[in-house]
Amino acid sequence: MRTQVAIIGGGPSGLLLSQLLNRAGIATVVLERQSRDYVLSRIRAGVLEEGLAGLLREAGAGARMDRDGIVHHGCYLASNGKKFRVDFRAASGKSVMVYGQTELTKDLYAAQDAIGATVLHGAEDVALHDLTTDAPCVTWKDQNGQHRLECDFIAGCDGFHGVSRQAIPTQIRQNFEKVYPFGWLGVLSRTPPVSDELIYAAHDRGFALASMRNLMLSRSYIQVPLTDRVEDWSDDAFWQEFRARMPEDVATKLVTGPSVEKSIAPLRSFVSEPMRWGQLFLCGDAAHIVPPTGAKGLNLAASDVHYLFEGLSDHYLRRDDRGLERYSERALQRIWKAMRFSWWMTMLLHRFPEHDRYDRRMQNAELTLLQSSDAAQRVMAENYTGLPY
Ligand code: RFL
Ligand code: PHB
Repeated sequence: MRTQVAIIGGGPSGLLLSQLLNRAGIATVVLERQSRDYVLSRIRAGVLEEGLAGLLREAGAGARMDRDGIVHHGCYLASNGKKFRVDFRAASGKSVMVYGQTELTKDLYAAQDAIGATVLHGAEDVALHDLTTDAPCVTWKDQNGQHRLECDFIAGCDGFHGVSRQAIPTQIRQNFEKVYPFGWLGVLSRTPPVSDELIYAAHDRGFALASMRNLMLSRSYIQVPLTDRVEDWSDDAFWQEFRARMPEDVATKLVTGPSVEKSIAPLRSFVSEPMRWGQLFLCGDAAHIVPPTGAKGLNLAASDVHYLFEGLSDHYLRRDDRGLERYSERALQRIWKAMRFSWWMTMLLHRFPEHDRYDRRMQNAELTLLQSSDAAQRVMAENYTGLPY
């Protein structure tokens, strides 16, 4: 088998890249280890920057997002029971779109189907070969046997646990990592959201976030120790803890219900440099992870896709390789800014076991500054709604 761009991973990065390339007349094959149903059962991000929303439209997959997504012009921050609002539109002129990653992925699969793109599921033992030659290839096996795909380029869109990053020699690859001493326990429930906008709540008992997917589907999170297991948390125990961490006027309005999904995600900041090795280009979680506090994971994957799509289309349509040569550097510049913002929001709002009275006062001072300073709100709003590509 032969294609122009082999894409490892059929998550949002791989599908978006494949969709944009196909529409530009560039052939792709997507290799995904899991089934489509499995990919669509993962509950992850929920906040899209304008850049990602624009890319989805450009890919011809934005209609349902534009119909069902909810535009948010601000969010609330709360500290021990008192909340204040940051008005994104007033502070930065921009807004965000609340639309679940699951729905976005579903839309991309439908768009790929509609144009007859090749997405192969159940690809096991994917291996990348001859990356520093101009004839790289990918091998894998599935229920029908062993396969080989020859190509010009490989896009490694296979997430944090994928194989693509590992194909870069260890003496070339530099990892930067920070692991936080807690995770987020998330619950999806068929209940009306407790607030019209997201609430990020710092509390002595730990952080909590009230988010949503639509007007009858809520996504709620609480900070938990890394030693906790999902089985330790009944729905009742979750709601009791969530309610305790929300400001009182919010807590009294909270409508609870059975969890549709419940999972714990550990928090981590991670970057692997460089993002290119020969004909291999890493994209999204394959190259970097941010803690979810700034809602940046999916959005960073989208900016990588944008830079890589530009580089590949310049290569094929204009015989210009400058975009590909600059890919890693351009993507990393934006990634480190989002790393900083996600780290900052995480440090500001969570309880850390090692924090003393001084550290807690510092968090409060920073929240007070944010509440009272237009300049501080502007910095937050610009970063939260998304820095330019
Ligand atoms: P994905 O979504 O992980 O997709 C990678 C795909 O590659 C497949 N794969 C392979 N395929 C073939 N061969 C292999 N060897 C393979 N290994 C893996 C996988 O099955 C998968 O389908 O990466 P992508 O496309 O870069 O997209 C990135 C986003 O998914 C990610 O940044 C966000 O979801 C991060 N994230 C969150 N971001 C937010 O902005 N807000 C959130 O609330 C939020 N919650 C989360 C998250 C990530 C989580 N993970 C990864 C543990 C919650 C969780 C649990
Ligand atoms: C979500 O809705 O899942 C969500 C929203 C904002 C975040 C993280 C997660 O910062």
